[in-house]
Amino acid sequence: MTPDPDRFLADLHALRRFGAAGVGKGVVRPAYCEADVAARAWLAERMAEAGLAVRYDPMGNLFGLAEGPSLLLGSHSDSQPEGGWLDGALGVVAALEVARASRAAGGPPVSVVSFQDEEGRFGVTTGSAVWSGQLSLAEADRLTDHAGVALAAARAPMAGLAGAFVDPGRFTGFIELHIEQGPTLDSAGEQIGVVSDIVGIRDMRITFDGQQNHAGTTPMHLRRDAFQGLAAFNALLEERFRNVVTPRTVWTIGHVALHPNATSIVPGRAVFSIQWRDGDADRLGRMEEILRATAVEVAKARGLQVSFGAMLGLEPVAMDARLRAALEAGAEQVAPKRWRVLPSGALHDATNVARLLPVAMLFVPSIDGISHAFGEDTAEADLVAGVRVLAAAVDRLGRA
Ligand code: HGY
Ligand code: MN
Ligand code: MN
Ligand code: MN
Repeated sequence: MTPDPDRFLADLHALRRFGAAGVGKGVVRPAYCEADVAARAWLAERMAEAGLAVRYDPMGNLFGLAEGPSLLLGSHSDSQPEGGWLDGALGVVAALEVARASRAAGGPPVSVVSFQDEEGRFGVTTGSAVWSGQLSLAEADRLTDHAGVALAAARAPMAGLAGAFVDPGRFTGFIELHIEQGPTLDSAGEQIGVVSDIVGIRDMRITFDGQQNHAGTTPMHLRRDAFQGLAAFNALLEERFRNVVTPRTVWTIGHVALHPNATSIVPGRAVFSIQWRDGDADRLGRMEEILRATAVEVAKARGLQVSFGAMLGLEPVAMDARLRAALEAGAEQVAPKRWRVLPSGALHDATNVARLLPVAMLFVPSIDGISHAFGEDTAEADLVAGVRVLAAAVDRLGRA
Protein backbone atom coordinates (compact mmCIF):
# COMPACT_ATOMS: atom_id res chain seq x y z
CA MET A 1 0.00 0.00 0.00
CA THR A 2 1.20 3.49 -0.79
CA PRO A 3 0.17 6.47 1.33
CA ASP A 4 -0.17 9.73 -0.60
CA PRO A 5 2.22 12.27 0.95
CA ASP A 6 0.54 15.31 -0.64
CA ARG A 7 -2.95 14.36 0.51
CA PHE A 8 -1.60 13.54 3.98
CA LEU A 9 0.25 16.87 4.34
CA ALA A 10 -2.71 18.84 2.92
CA ASP A 11 -5.02 17.26 5.52
CA LEU A 12 -2.55 17.99 8.30
CA HIS A 13 -2.49 21.68 7.30
CA ALA A 14 -6.28 21.73 6.92
CA LEU A 15 -6.73 20.41 10.47
CA ARG A 16 -4.40 23.12 11.79
CA ARG A 17 -6.87 25.81 10.63
CA PHE A 18 -9.12 24.86 13.57
CA GLY A 19 -7.73 26.88 16.45
CA ALA A 20 -4.72 28.22 14.51
CA ALA A 21 -3.04 30.70 16.86
CA GLY A 22 0.19 32.35 17.86
CA VAL A 23 3.34 32.48 15.85
CA GLY A 24 4.57 29.73 13.55
CA LYS A 25 2.17 26.82 13.38
CA GLY A 26 0.62 27.23 16.83
CA VAL A 27 -2.75 25.79 17.78
CA VAL A 28 -5.18 26.50 20.64
CA ARG A 29 -7.72 23.68 20.62
CA PRO A 30 -8.36 22.39 24.14
CA ALA A 31 -10.95 19.64 24.58
CA TYR A 32 -14.58 20.61 23.87
CA CYS A 33 -13.82 24.21 22.85
CA GLU A 34 -15.47 25.43 19.66
CA ALA A 35 -12.36 24.76 17.54
CA ASP A 36 -12.04 21.22 18.93
CA VAL A 37 -15.66 20.39 18.14
CA ALA A 38 -15.32 21.89 14.63
CA ALA A 39 -12.06 19.98 14.04
CA ARG A 40 -13.82 16.75 15.01
CA ALA A 41 -16.68 17.51 12.61
CA TRP A 42 -14.12 18.04 9.83
CA LEU A 43 -12.36 14.78 10.72
CA ALA A 44 -15.69 12.94 10.78
CA GLU A 45 -16.32 14.09 7.19
CA ARG A 46 -12.88 12.84 6.11
CA MET A 47 -13.56 9.49 7.82
CA ALA A 48 -16.90 9.12 6.04
CA GLU A 49 -15.24 9.95 2.69
CA ALA A 50 -12.72 7.21 3.43
CA GLY A 51 -15.56 4.70 3.73
CA LEU A 52 -15.44 4.48 7.53
CA ALA A 53 -18.54 4.48 9.76
CA VAL A 54 -18.41 7.59 11.96
CA ARG A 55 -19.16 7.19 15.65
CA TYR A 56 -18.83 9.65 18.54
CA ASP A 57 -19.08 8.13 21.99
CA PRO A 58 -20.50 10.00 25.02
CA MET A 59 -17.02 11.38 25.92
CA GLY A 60 -16.61 12.86 22.44
CA ASN A 61 -14.04 10.26 21.36
CA LEU A 62 -14.41 10.11 17.57
CA PHE A 63 -14.05 6.79 15.73
CA GLY A 64 -14.05 5.98 12.01
CA LEU A 65 -14.87 2.29 11.98
CA ALA A 66 -13.91 -0.25 9.34
CA GLU A 67 -16.20 -3.23 8.93
CA GLY A 68 -15.33 -6.38 10.87
CA PRO A 69 -12.18 -6.90 12.93
CA SER A 70 -9.56 -4.22 12.25
CA LEU A 71 -6.42 -2.57 13.54
CA LEU A 72 -7.08 0.75 15.30
CA LEU A 73 -4.78 3.67 14.46
CA GLY A 74 -4.94 7.20 15.81
CA SER A 75 -4.18 9.65 18.58
CA HIS A 76 -5.96 12.86 19.69
CA SER A 77 -6.99 16.15 18.06
CA ASP A 78 -7.38 18.33 21.16
CA SER A 79 -4.39 20.51 22.10
CA GLN A 80 -2.72 22.08 25.10
CA PRO A 81 -3.90 25.61 26.01
CA GLU A 82 -0.86 26.71 23.95
CA GLY A 83 0.14 23.91 21.64
CA GLY A 84 1.59 23.00 18.29
CA TRP A 85 -0.01 21.67 15.13
CA LEU A 86 1.33 18.12 15.35
CA ASP A 87 0.87 16.89 18.93
CA GLY A 88 -1.95 14.38 18.45
CA ALA A 89 -3.06 15.73 15.06
CA LEU A 90 -0.22 13.90 13.29
CA GLY A 91 -1.34 10.50 14.59
CA VAL A 92 -4.97 11.07 13.63
CA VAL A 93 -4.27 12.33 10.10
CA ALA A 94 -1.66 9.61 9.49
CA ALA A 95 -4.21 7.02 10.60
CA LEU A 96 -6.72 8.42 8.14
CA GLU A 97 -4.16 8.33 5.32
CA VAL A 98 -3.18 4.72 6.08
CA ALA A 99 -6.86 3.70 6.28
CA ARG A 100 -7.43 5.23 2.82
CA ALA A 101 -4.26 3.74 1.34
CA SER A 102 -4.99 0.30 2.72
CA ARG A 103 -8.54 0.34 1.42
CA ALA A 104 -7.37 1.43 -2.04
CA ALA A 105 -4.78 -1.34 -2.12
CA GLY A 106 -7.13 -4.03 -0.78
CA GLY A 107 -4.99 -4.20 2.38
CA PRO A 108 -6.04 -4.97 5.96
CA PRO A 109 -9.04 -3.05 7.38
CA VAL A 110 -8.00 -0.03 9.44
CA SER A 111 -10.16 1.97 11.88
CA VAL A 112 -9.26 5.48 13.01
CA VAL A 113 -9.69 7.26 16.33
CA SER A 114 -9.28 10.75 17.73
CA PHE A 115 -9.50 10.49 21.51
CA GLN A 116 -10.91 13.40 23.51
CA ASP A 117 -9.05 15.45 26.13
CA GLU A 118 -5.74 13.64 25.80
CA GLU A 119 -4.10 16.88 26.90
CA GLY A 120 -5.82 16.76 30.25
CA ARG A 121 -7.98 19.86 30.45
CA PHE A 122 -9.89 17.77 32.98
CA GLY A 123 -7.47 15.09 34.08
CA VAL A 124 -4.89 12.87 32.45
CA THR A 125 -5.73 11.45 28.98
CA THR A 126 -9.38 11.58 30.00
CA GLY A 127 -11.12 10.37 26.81
CA SER A 128 -9.11 7.18 26.42
CA ALA A 129 -9.22 6.64 30.19
CA VAL A 130 -13.01 6.48 30.01
CA TRP A 131 -13.07 4.40 26.82
CA SER A 132 -10.69 1.86 28.34
CA GLY A 133 -12.65 1.67 31.59
CA GLN A 134 -10.00 3.26 33.87
CA LEU A 135 -12.49 5.95 34.76
CA SER A 136 -16.29 5.81 34.69
CA LEU A 137 -18.21 8.44 32.76
CA ALA A 138 -19.81 9.56 36.04
CA GLU A 139 -16.38 10.03 37.64
CA ALA A 140 -15.12 11.89 34.57
CA ASP A 141 -18.18 14.17 34.60
CA ARG A 142 -17.22 15.41 38.07
CA LEU A 143 -13.69 16.44 37.03
CA THR A 144 -13.16 20.20 36.74
CA ASP A 145 -10.69 22.29 34.75
CA HIS A 146 -8.59 25.10 36.25
CA ALA A 147 -11.48 27.54 35.72
CA GLY A 148 -13.84 25.31 37.70
CA VAL A 149 -15.88 24.11 34.67
CA ALA A 150 -17.07 20.52 35.09
CA LEU A 151 -16.48 18.00 32.31
CA ALA A 152 -20.22 17.23 32.31
CA ALA A 153 -20.95 20.83 31.32
CA ALA A 154 -18.11 20.99 28.79
CA ARG A 155 -19.25 17.89 26.91
CA ALA A 156 -22.95 18.84 26.92
CA PRO A 157 -22.80 20.63 23.52
CA MET A 158 -21.53 17.37 21.95
CA ALA A 159 -24.27 15.24 23.55
CA GLY A 160 -26.45 15.31 20.43
CA LEU A 161 -23.69 13.58 18.44
CA ALA A 162 -23.08 10.75 20.88
CA GLY A 163 -23.74 7.10 20.19
CA ALA A 164 -22.76 4.13 22.32
CA PHE A 165 -19.18 3.43 23.44
CA VAL A 166 -17.34 1.44 20.78
CA ASP A 167 -16.71 -2.21 21.69
CA PRO A 168 -12.91 -2.64 21.93
CA GLY A 169 -13.37 -6.31 21.01
CA ARG A 170 -13.62 -5.32 17.34
CA PHE A 171 -9.96 -4.17 17.29
CA THR A 172 -6.92 -6.42 17.01
CA GLY A 173 -4.39 -3.82 18.21
CA PHE A 174 -3.64 -0.09 18.41
CA ILE A 175 -0.75 1.86 16.87
CA GLU A 176 -0.13 5.55 17.52
CA LEU A 177 2.23 7.72 15.49
CA HIS A 178 3.34 10.84 17.38
CA ILE A 179 6.03 13.49 17.40
CA GLU A 180 8.82 12.73 19.86
CA GLN A 181 8.37 16.02 21.78
CA GLY A 182 11.96 15.73 22.96
CA PRO A 183 15.44 16.24 21.48
CA THR A 184 16.75 12.67 21.02
CA LEU A 185 15.93 11.95 17.36
CA ASP A 186 16.49 15.50 16.13
CA SER A 187 19.91 15.84 17.71
CA ALA A 188 20.98 12.42 16.36
CA GLY A 189 19.73 13.22 12.84
CA GLU A 190 17.45 10.16 12.93
CA GLN A 191 13.99 9.91 11.37
CA ILE A 192 12.06 7.34 13.38
CA GLY A 193 11.80 6.26 16.99
CA VAL A 194 10.13 2.98 17.90
CA VAL A 195 8.82 3.28 21.45
CA SER A 196 9.86 0.70 24.04
CA ASP A 197 7.69 1.92 26.93
CA ILE A 198 5.75 4.93 28.21
CA VAL A 199 6.44 6.52 31.61
CA GLY A 200 3.94 6.51 34.45
CA ILE A 201 2.55 9.72 35.90
CA ARG A 202 1.06 11.10 39.11
CA ASP A 203 -0.70 14.43 39.18
CA MET A 204 -2.46 16.31 41.98
CA ARG A 205 -3.52 19.75 43.17
CA ILE A 206 -2.20 21.07 46.48
CA THR A 207 -3.59 24.07 48.35
CA PHE A 208 -1.83 26.17 50.98
CA ASP A 209 -4.17 28.40 52.99
CA GLY A 210 -2.71 31.22 55.07
CA GLN A 211 -3.95 34.68 56.04
CA GLN A 212 -4.72 37.29 53.39
CA ASN A 213 -3.51 40.65 54.71
CA HIS A 214 -2.16 44.12 53.95
CA ALA A 215 1.26 44.00 52.26
CA GLY A 216 2.38 47.28 53.81
CA THR A 217 1.43 46.88 57.45
CA THR A 218 1.85 43.18 58.19
CA PRO A 219 5.30 42.55 59.71
CA MET A 220 7.20 39.76 58.03
CA HIS A 221 7.35 37.58 61.13
CA LEU A 222 3.55 37.70 61.54
CA ARG A 223 2.69 36.74 57.99
CA ARG A 224 1.07 33.48 56.97
CA ASP A 225 1.88 33.92 53.29
CA ALA A 226 0.62 31.09 51.06
CA PHE A 227 3.02 31.96 48.23
CA GLN A 228 6.05 31.85 50.51
CA GLY A 229 4.83 28.42 51.58
CA LEU A 230 4.75 27.27 47.98
CA ALA A 231 8.21 28.71 47.30
CA ALA A 232 9.69 27.00 50.37
CA PHE A 233 7.97 23.74 49.45
CA ASN A 234 9.46 23.85 45.95
CA ALA A 235 12.99 24.50 47.20
CA LEU A 236 12.86 21.73 49.80
CA LEU A 237 11.37 19.28 47.35
CA GLU A 238 14.14 19.89 44.83
CA GLU A 239 16.65 19.00 47.51
CA ARG A 240 14.82 15.90 48.75
CA PHE A 241 13.98 14.48 45.33
CA ARG A 242 17.69 14.52 44.48
CA ASN A 243 18.19 11.30 46.46
CA VAL A 244 15.41 9.48 44.66
CA VAL A 245 15.34 10.52 41.01
CA THR A 246 17.12 9.21 37.90
CA PRO A 247 17.93 11.23 34.75
CA ARG A 248 14.59 10.06 33.37
CA THR A 249 12.53 11.29 36.32
CA VAL A 250 10.75 14.64 35.87
CA TRP A 251 8.50 16.76 38.04
CA THR A 252 6.68 20.01 37.31
CA ILE A 253 4.68 22.67 39.10
CA GLY A 254 2.97 23.99 35.97
CA HIS A 255 -0.19 25.71 37.15
CA VAL A 256 -0.30 28.14 40.08
CA ALA A 257 -3.22 30.27 41.24
CA LEU A 258 -2.61 32.80 44.00
CA HIS A 259 -5.50 34.40 45.78
CA PRO A 260 -6.26 37.20 45.37
CA ASN A 261 -3.17 37.66 43.16
CA ALA A 262 -2.68 41.36 43.83
CA THR A 263 0.47 43.43 44.27
CA SER A 264 -0.30 44.83 47.71
CA ILE A 265 -1.93 41.84 49.34
CA VAL A 266 -0.16 39.05 51.20
CA PRO A 267 -1.53 35.98 49.37
CA GLY A 268 -4.00 34.07 51.49
CA ARG A 269 -4.18 31.04 49.24
CA ALA A 270 -1.97 29.21 46.75
CA VAL A 271 -3.44 26.40 44.68
CA PHE A 272 -1.01 24.60 42.41
CA SER A 273 -0.59 21.48 40.32
CA ILE A 274 2.27 19.09 40.86
CA GLN A 275 3.01 16.34 38.41
CA TRP A 276 5.78 13.76 38.41
CA ARG A 277 6.73 11.07 35.90
CA ASP A 278 9.02 8.07 35.85
CA GLY A 279 9.28 4.63 34.28
CA ASP A 280 9.24 2.95 37.72
CA ALA A 281 5.97 2.83 39.68
CA ASP A 282 7.79 2.32 43.02
CA ARG A 283 9.76 5.51 42.50
CA LEU A 284 6.53 7.38 41.76
CA GLY A 285 5.22 6.13 45.10
CA ARG A 286 8.33 7.21 47.00
CA MET A 287 8.13 10.65 45.46
CA GLU A 288 4.52 10.93 46.59
CA GLU A 289 5.47 10.13 50.19
CA ILE A 290 8.24 12.73 50.11
CA LEU A 291 6.10 15.48 48.65
CA ARG A 292 3.20 14.92 51.01
CA ALA A 293 5.51 14.95 54.04
CA THR A 294 7.32 18.06 52.76
CA ALA A 295 4.08 19.97 52.22
CA VAL A 296 2.85 19.09 55.72
CA GLU A 297 6.18 20.12 57.24
CA VAL A 298 6.30 23.46 55.39
CA ALA A 299 2.69 24.22 56.28
CA LYS A 300 3.36 23.55 59.94
CA ALA A 301 6.47 25.70 60.04
CA ARG A 302 4.67 28.64 58.41
CA GLY A 303 1.25 28.52 60.04
CA LEU A 304 -0.50 27.38 56.86
CA GLN A 305 -3.14 24.76 56.24
CA VAL A 306 -2.36 22.26 53.52
CA SER A 307 -4.87 20.15 51.60
CA PHE A 308 -4.30 17.58 48.91
CA GLY A 309 -6.66 17.05 45.96
CA ALA A 310 -7.42 13.67 44.44
CA MET A 311 -4.38 12.08 42.83
CA LEU A 312 -4.64 11.10 39.18
CA GLY A 313 -2.21 8.55 37.84
CA LEU A 314 -1.26 6.23 35.05
CA GLU A 315 1.11 3.30 35.40
CA PRO A 316 4.21 2.85 33.21
CA VAL A 317 3.51 0.52 30.29
CA ALA A 318 5.63 -1.54 27.86
CA MET A 319 4.77 -1.82 24.16
CA ASP A 320 3.56 -5.08 22.60
CA ALA A 321 6.43 -7.12 21.16
CA ARG A 322 4.68 -8.22 17.95
CA LEU A 323 3.43 -4.76 16.97
CA ARG A 324 6.74 -3.24 17.94
CA ALA A 325 8.62 -5.72 15.72
CA ALA A 326 6.40 -4.72 12.78
CA LEU A 327 7.28 -1.06 13.39
CA GLU A 328 10.99 -1.86 13.66
CA ALA A 329 10.88 -3.74 10.34
CA GLY A 330 8.99 -0.80 8.78
CA ALA A 331 11.53 1.67 10.17
CA GLU A 332 14.46 -0.28 8.73
CA GLN A 333 12.68 -0.42 5.35
CA VAL A 334 11.80 3.30 5.18
CA ALA A 335 14.72 4.85 7.09
CA PRO A 336 17.58 2.33 7.07
CA LYS A 337 19.99 2.96 9.99
CA ARG A 338 18.20 6.22 10.79
CA TRP A 339 15.94 4.94 13.55
CA ARG A 340 16.26 3.80 17.11
CA VAL A 341 14.26 2.32 19.99
CA LEU A 342 13.51 4.85 22.74
CA PRO A 343 11.24 5.33 25.75
CA SER A 344 8.46 7.94 25.88
CA GLY A 345 8.52 10.59 28.60
CA ALA A 346 5.31 12.08 27.23
CA LEU A 347 2.01 10.42 27.97
CA HIS A 348 -0.17 9.02 25.27
CA ASP A 349 -3.59 7.47 24.81
CA ALA A 350 -1.67 4.25 24.09
CA THR A 351 -1.14 3.90 27.86
CA ASN A 352 -4.88 3.53 28.46
CA VAL A 353 -5.53 1.49 25.34
CA ALA A 354 -2.83 -0.98 26.51
CA ARG A 355 -5.34 -2.11 29.17
CA LEU A 356 -7.50 -3.50 26.38
CA LEU A 357 -5.38 -4.22 23.33
CA PRO A 358 -1.80 -4.85 22.19
CA VAL A 359 -0.34 -1.38 21.54
CA ALA A 360 2.74 0.13 19.93
CA MET A 361 3.97 3.62 19.09
CA LEU A 362 6.41 5.32 16.78
CA PHE A 363 7.89 8.80 16.87
CA VAL A 364 9.18 11.28 14.32
CA PRO A 365 11.63 14.02 15.37
CA SER A 366 10.59 17.31 16.92
CA ILE A 367 12.76 20.18 15.65
CA ASP A 368 14.94 21.32 18.57
CA GLY A 369 12.83 19.06 20.80
CA ILE A 370 10.15 21.77 21.14
CA SER A 371 6.55 20.78 21.93
CA HIS A 372 3.62 22.02 24.05
CA ALA A 373 4.55 25.39 22.53
CA PHE A 374 3.61 27.30 19.39
CA GLY A 375 7.09 26.64 17.97
CA GLU A 376 6.53 22.86 17.69
CA ASP A 377 7.41 21.52 14.22
CA THR A 378 8.80 18.57 12.26
CA ALA A 379 10.48 18.46 8.83
CA GLU A 380 8.06 17.39 6.07
CA ALA A 381 10.33 14.53 5.04
CA ASP A 382 10.14 13.16 8.59
CA LEU A 383 6.35 13.48 8.74
CA VAL A 384 6.13 11.52 5.50
CA ALA A 385 8.63 8.91 6.75
CA GLY A 386 6.38 8.44 9.80
CA VAL A 387 3.26 7.72 7.76
CA ARG A 388 5.26 5.37 5.51
CA VAL A 389 6.55 3.36 8.46
CA LEU A 390 3.03 3.15 9.87
CA ALA A 391 1.71 1.90 6.53
CA ALA A 392 4.54 -0.63 6.19
CA ALA A 393 3.83 -1.99 9.67
CA VAL A 394 0.10 -2.30 8.96
CA ASP A 395 0.89 -4.07 5.71
CA ARG A 396 3.21 -6.51 7.48
CA LEU A 397 0.70 -7.21 10.26
CA GLY A 398 -2.00 -7.82 7.65
CA ARG A 399 0.10 -10.50 6.00
CA ALA A 400 1.13 -12.23 9.23
O1 HGY B 1 1.48 15.70 28.90
C1 HGY B 1 1.74 14.81 28.09
O2 HGY B 1 2.64 14.03 28.19
C2 HGY B 1 0.90 14.65 26.88
O3 HGY B 1 1.34 15.38 25.83
N1 HGY B 1 -0.46 14.59 27.09
MN1 MN C 1 -0.05 14.08 22.26
MN1 MN D 1 0.65 16.80 24.37
MN1 MN E 1 -5.16 50.93 51.97
